Amino acid sequence: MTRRWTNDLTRDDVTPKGVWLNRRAVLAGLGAAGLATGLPASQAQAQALEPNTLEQITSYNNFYEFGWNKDDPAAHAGDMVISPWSITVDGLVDRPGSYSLAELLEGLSVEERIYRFRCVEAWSMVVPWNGVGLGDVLAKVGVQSGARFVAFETTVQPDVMPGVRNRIIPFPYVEGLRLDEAQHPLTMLATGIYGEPMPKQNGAPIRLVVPWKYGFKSIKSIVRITLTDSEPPTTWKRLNGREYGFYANVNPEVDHPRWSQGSERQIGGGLFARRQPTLMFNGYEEQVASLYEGMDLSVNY
Ligand SMILES: Nc1nc2c(c(=O)[nH]1)N[C@H]1C(S)=C(S)[C@@H](COP(=O)(O)O)O[C@H]1N2
Ligand SMILES: [Mo]
Repeated sequence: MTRRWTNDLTRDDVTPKGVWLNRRAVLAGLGAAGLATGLPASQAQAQALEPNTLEQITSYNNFYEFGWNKDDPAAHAGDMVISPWSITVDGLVDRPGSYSLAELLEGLSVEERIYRFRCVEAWSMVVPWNGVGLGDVLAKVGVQSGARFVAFETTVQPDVMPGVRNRIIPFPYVEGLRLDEAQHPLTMLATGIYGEPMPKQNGAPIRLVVPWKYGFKSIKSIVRITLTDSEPPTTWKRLNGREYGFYANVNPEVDHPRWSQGSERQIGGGLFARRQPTLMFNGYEEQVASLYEGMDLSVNY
């Protein structure tokens, strides 16, 4: 199992958890990322950011199954049942079936990746995720030649999910990626934050993380992964396709119909912190721009 170190962020020792994981591996990853992308070390360094605290990451959330307010997931997700957990893998795969979490992750090494996280609502965080490359999981189940997209589905537990009972959004929450996006080394299935199991409000026990796309693509608490030959329906496009597209790549040049995407508010930055400019593909342009060559990103938003 080869490790792919693709994150370009570093972190100081000053974290709520102290030194809890392989910090040297993270720093080594910085060099690898710089080499792989041809980024001079100085430029990679300039992009270094401090992760948000665990408290910030777990208290300001979007998880509409549990309500619309940012503190609803922290207040209500505690009753979500996450054990036992199984994930149905089906569609155009060689080894379909119902996998336990352990079975799905068996043989893969859990890595730390510090990624920028940018919500379409124009706020952002930096999160130290733990998880595996989605591409490695897909390789395990065997992607068939006709597959072009990957669809994902979140658990539905109406008894403990007040937002599901409201019926404003049709649940299950569904998302999808093009196969090449899903196989990109930056794309991960995350199982933890700060070296601890994924908090429920953040999508326990396993959720998607696609750091160059708006946060709504990073679907939580996944129970189904389906390989398909056509673009799968996605929750926000289905609700309002004019405002939310399938691609949802972070792009400061393409505004949301109701607000600018040119800048963002950093969670934890304080009341008077200046907004920071939003970066093309959320700062991952070197790594992912080639996926969209020849596409009009204002049409394929
Ligand atoms: N199942 C599910 N997944 C979801 C959401 C949701 O409401 N339900 N919200 C999305 C949105 S809009 C964002 S910004 C991120 C928030 O992730 P976080 O709470 O870990 O920061 O989760 C995404 N994944
Ligand atoms: Mo979001």
